[in-house]
Amino acid sequence: MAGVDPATHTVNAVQAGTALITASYGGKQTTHHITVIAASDAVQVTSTVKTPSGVVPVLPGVVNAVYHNQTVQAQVTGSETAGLDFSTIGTVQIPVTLKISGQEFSSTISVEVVPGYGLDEIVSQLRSKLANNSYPLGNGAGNYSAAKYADFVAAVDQAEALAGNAELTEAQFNAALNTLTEAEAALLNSLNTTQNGITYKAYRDFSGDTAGKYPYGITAQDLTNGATAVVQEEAGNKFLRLTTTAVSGKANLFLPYLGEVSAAGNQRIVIEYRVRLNSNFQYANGAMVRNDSGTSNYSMVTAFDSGKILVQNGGSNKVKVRDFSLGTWYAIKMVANWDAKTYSVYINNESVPVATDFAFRHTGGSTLTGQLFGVDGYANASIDFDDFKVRVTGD
Ligand SMILES: [Ca+2]
Repeated sequence: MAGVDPATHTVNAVQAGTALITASYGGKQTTHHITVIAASDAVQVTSTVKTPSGVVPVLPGVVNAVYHNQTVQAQVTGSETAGLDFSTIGTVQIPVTLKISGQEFSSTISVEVVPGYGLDEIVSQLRSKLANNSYPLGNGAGNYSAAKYADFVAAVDQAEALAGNAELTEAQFNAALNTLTEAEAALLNSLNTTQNGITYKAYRDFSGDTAGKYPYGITAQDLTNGATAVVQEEAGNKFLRLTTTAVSGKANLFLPYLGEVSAAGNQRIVIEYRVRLNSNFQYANGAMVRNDSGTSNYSMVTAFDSGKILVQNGGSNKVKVRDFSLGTWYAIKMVANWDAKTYSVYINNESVPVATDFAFRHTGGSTLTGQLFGVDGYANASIDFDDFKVRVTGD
């Protein structure tokens, strides 16, 4: 049993048996059961375990131990790792239950926490990215190579195996990181932008996407108060749905353009998308086409306001060009004359534009960088987007 020294507040083993120690401080009380065993009955585990920093170790099923001055093999039948910190370099004692010749003993296994270089954290972030994002795969424009995606997943698998290896050296860590970086770069570079002889500056029809996930490659500018951006499938067509909840929220995404998007002389910049509003809310951004002179600088704007399709003419004049109906898809085409800083807008590929040579909202910049679309702070919004196509035409 155990005795407490009132002067030093230390607990001393007196004789084999169990003792219940009650301690109180500042009105709070705690109790500890202490088992005192004869020194000759102690089991000392001699096997050591290593774990990379941040990784909870997997204990072996059998360890070497010393019992009654004999080297024995002990089965590990239980362990308690809850509450232990494996993120600091050093040694951690894990309480374990051992079985030797059918008899159970309490002991500890010494775990050496060695540098893990944070590979586990990197792998966990990549895993969550892979799980939550839809990577459009396939051969058509807007898709990444399925083979490059498989290579990237294999690199993550390989890194995960290494992350749990306590013998990982810094050189191996650097090599793993390099492989991951190269595999992801190869995936990104595999984005196909050409279809039927046309090279696009942006293209996404969601055909290669996975329903239920966030569209990889489109940036989330604002997703607030439970707003979502999720690929949906309906009658074989996949598209993107943005929603906000009953609490007013933002669901604004940014589709980045590739390379230089400007035009000279007879060239025109053609920006197309399809859109469908599903619920009644006041205002939606259809396409706010940003130039490189500042993230708030938009050259062209099409939008939806209280049942009307809007096209912006100059700095502040938003012109209502047509009514729209809920639950109906509309194809919007914006055709820009970069030199004149004007644009015309067509609905549903009609030959007559609904806006002719409207002035840019912002005339600065040397290239267009992408388009912002979605919901800017309204409740119960639901809006769908599909068939984003951006290209420069003419000679
Ligand atoms: Ca589609």
